[in-house]
Amino acid sequence: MAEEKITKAADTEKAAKLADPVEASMDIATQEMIERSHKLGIDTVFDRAVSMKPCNIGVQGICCKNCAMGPCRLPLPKGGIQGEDTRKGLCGASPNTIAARNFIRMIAGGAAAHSDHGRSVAEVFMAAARKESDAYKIKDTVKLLAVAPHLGVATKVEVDGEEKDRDIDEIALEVAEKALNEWGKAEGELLYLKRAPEALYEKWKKQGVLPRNIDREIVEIMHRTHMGVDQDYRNLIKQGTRAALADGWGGSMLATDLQDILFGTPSPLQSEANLGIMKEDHVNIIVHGHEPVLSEMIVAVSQKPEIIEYAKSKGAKGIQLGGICCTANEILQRHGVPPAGTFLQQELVIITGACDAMVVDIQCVFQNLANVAKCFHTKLITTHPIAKMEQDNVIHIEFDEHYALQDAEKIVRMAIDNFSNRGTEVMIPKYKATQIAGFGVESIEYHLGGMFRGSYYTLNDNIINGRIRGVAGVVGCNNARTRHNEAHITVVKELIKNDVLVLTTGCNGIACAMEGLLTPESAAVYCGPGLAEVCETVGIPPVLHLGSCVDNSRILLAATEVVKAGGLGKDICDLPVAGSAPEWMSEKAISIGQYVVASGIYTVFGVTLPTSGAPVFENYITKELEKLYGGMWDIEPDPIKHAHLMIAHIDKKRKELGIDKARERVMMSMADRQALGL
Ligand code: SF4
Ligand code: MSK
Repeated sequence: MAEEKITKAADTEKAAKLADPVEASMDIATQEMIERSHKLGIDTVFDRAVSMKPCNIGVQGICCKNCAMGPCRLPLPKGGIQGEDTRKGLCGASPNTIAARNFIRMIAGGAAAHSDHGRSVAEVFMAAARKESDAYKIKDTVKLLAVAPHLGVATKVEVDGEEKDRDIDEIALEVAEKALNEWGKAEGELLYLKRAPEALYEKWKKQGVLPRNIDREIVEIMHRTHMGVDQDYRNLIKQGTRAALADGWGGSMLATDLQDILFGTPSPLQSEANLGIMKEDHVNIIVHGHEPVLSEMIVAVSQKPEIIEYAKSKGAKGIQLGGICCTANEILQRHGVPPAGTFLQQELVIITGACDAMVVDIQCVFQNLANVAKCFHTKLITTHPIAKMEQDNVIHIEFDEHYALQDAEKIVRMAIDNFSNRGTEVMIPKYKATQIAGFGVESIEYHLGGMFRGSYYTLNDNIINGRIRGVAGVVGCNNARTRHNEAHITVVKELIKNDVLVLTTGCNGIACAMEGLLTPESAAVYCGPGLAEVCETVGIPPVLHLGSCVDNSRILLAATEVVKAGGLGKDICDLPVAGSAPEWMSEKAISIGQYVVASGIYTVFGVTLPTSGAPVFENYITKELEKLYGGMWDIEPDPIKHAHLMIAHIDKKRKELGIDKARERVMMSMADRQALGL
């Protein structure tokens, strides 16, 4: 049966060009599976990237299809712009207007995706607070008490003139109400904005970009970019900034906080990564997408003794859970469930022939999974009302938080029942790597606190004395237009070689794990002497995995803690830090980039940015934004140059802080470094 289907797929793809596995990915497991896909005649994203080239005008950001008089395409003239730029659409829209409109529509898409994820979590949180669900409970009361004041919720109450602890259930309910209100309140501004350093908050206020509520800022982008509304790229990006801040310091931050309260705040744990985590003699269930609300239940159900017994009764030795993308990161951080791969490996998981069920929720899910699943026994299960697939082999089991455990059990049993349907076409690559994941604002505080545990003082101390040259957030997707994982790994290795501590999230985190960079031992192999010394002393990896895409909010809060600990300026833009997304592809990455830039961080994107066809707008976001927010965009596809742009920025900030001399001594000798202890 499987062979018959595979031949059919091969026939339909006869004309398509095939990817060279080694050119397509630096990862051997991935190369093996691409090769296997060719043998089986199944096309993957790697092949489609070879046979379909991107549109040259779209890539430059200068195609407008915002009304039916278009699409209007404004290619750059051959030889570049000489004199005045006279390009315009039918309505007269300039390349800057078109590129800026497209850019902030990407921000709207990204902010909506993160924030709607946050809203779903907030709704589940409300169900838990109201005790409407057996499955969800308030797990981390310490985090609840830490978050409550930021939402204006009191944690103490006065009884007979005495201050007493307020009832936890009452606090949870008020937190749920206040949190949900952030999406649509009629007045005021987002409550979390005040968590930023005061100087940054005042900067946003001065620039008039304090988001009012999350939904409104996204809606306003859609209005302003409608035909014939906002026609000034500066005013357009201002609204883009509001919506992006509503994502980073709103929807994403709420998602992270509420998930921590419901499912537990991550702390360091050991796991593995890559396709080799799948087991031939186990039922393999792969979760994929972004929201952890259902996958948390799948973890719980698959650990139940009676379910493990059920799997054994069907001939399996047990159940192996794994993940792709950020659902993987969520259950990795809290339970140590290993990721099977990054975004670009999603089809390959099924091509192993050993995936008994793939359970998808929202975002970053390829529709082609359904076509690949048709060639195998894999049950492909969609679970979210807003994310279905048209193909008839896809099963939809709609997740309801009120029956979460029942829904999860139905899915796990379906996977177990499917174990015996595996064909002979099974091939799991042997490659996997060990990783330590599960870091967060709290655990960085603990691990880098040293004798001052519970503060960021020692991290700052190590930055000031130059052992740690600076801190970089390296995050984001894979992009099939570049070699899988190569830019991620090259950028990160170059940074840690130059004593830059890396904080990672998203698919960069998975890529680093696959390369073995998320282990304390990797410090001795890859780091410069200063960072290696810190990692060896404290026992941490030089690359700290902070979780999923919404967990980029943890990077904002970690930077805020560094400012608070003192000695490195008064604002995030004063810090020797930089951001990077070497292989970005999603609209969410553009939203993240904009909120990181508007929070004062110099941010380099790899691949390309859809702004190159509008040089004035591109200049505005890569240079002028620094004057407003202290951070700006940059674009560099070459990963070594990319890393050195970040290092140069870090050095510039060290110089401005007057700590560049300490760093020079660190580079000179070990004795000098030791003499520097503050
Ligand atoms: Fe063309 Fe203007 Fe319509 Fe865009 S809004 S498609 S530039 S006419
Ligand atoms: S999953 S958004 S490919 S990081 Fe968050 Fe990976 Fe990018 Fe999706």
